[in-house]
Amino acid sequence: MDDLKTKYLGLINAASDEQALEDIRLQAVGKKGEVALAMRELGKMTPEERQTQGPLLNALKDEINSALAAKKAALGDAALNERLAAEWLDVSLPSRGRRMGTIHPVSQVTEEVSAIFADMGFAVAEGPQIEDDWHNFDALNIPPHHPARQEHDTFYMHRDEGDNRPPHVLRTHTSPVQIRAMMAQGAPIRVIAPGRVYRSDYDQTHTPMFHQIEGLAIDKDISMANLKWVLEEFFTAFFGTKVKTRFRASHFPFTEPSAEVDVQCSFEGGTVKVGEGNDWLEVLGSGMVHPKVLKYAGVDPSAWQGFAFGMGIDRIAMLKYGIPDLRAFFDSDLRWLRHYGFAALDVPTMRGGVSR
Ligand code: 2U9
Repeated sequence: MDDLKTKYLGLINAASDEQALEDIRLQAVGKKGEVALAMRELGKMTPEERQTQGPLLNALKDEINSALAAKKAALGDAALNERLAAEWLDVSLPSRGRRMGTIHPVSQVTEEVSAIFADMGFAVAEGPQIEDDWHNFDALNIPPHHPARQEHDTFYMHRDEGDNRPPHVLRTHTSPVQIRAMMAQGAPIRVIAPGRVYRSDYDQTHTPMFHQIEGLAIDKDISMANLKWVLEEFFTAFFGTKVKTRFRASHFPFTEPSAEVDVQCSFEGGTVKVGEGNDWLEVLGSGMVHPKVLKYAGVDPSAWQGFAFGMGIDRIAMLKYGIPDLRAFFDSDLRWLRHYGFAALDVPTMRGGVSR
């Protein structure tokens, strides 16, 4: 028994991995192991011998099992220590710097314009970018064969063969948003509608998707004078300086009378500066909402009247922040976004107060 003990404790001590340990276990205390064989010998002994040898064999078996368990734990600890040493990393090292994203100029300017009009009592309204042709054209006094439908370079949605309903369109202006707002809440109403619009046009100064902001104010006695005050108030707040305006008579199907609005600017030194100089730059279309448009939107034109205006967000963003190329707005070029983008915490503010 002493031999067995010496042999197996020695083997267990020398085992280098769990598999070797398992082989030793089977050989020593397994069903056909040496201790089991010795147990079988007990049958051949006298009862007295058995009484001394039996407990001794059981004690030997327990001792070997304990040694196996202890060695197994020690091997596990060693393996873990080896991994810990190999996979060590210094969590106190400073992390690699990650750059923050920026607010796109279109988003920034949309916020700025919305904040200025919010101060004048205008709510922000939104609507679908895929419109039916009634909301995009008919309700705005642009009937089916009106030349303005062609001028708008409309993107038409697909209709199945044999489906003769007029196709839906990608809205060509945000005006249908105001039609929906009037239909939902009636008059009086004061809303602005910023958002994406689509026209099939692509060159230096046109992209097939661009952004507009339109405004609408309907009440009992709103006139062109109110329109002029609101727009001048807006330009002054937006460009951060007093801006002279020039209203030129124009024509739109949805307004009568209509006016295109220029802002005072200078082109000196190859850059455009709004609010100084003796030149003019067209930035906006406007007018008194056509009575037919009010009627289509469920507002009684004999009781209510008001003004509407529309401008390109991308264009006024270029003007305010000196961004030269419209098409770069939509290229998703990271260098451009970092250069012209705004820090996330910049609140809408006037020129000079905005940090890049
Ligand atoms: C309703 C009634 C009338 C919105 C208006 C313009 C004139 C206009 C252009 C400016 C530059 C579009 O982005 S642009 O190409 N817009 O000239 N928009 S009046 O008139 C409305 C809108 C809604 C119910």
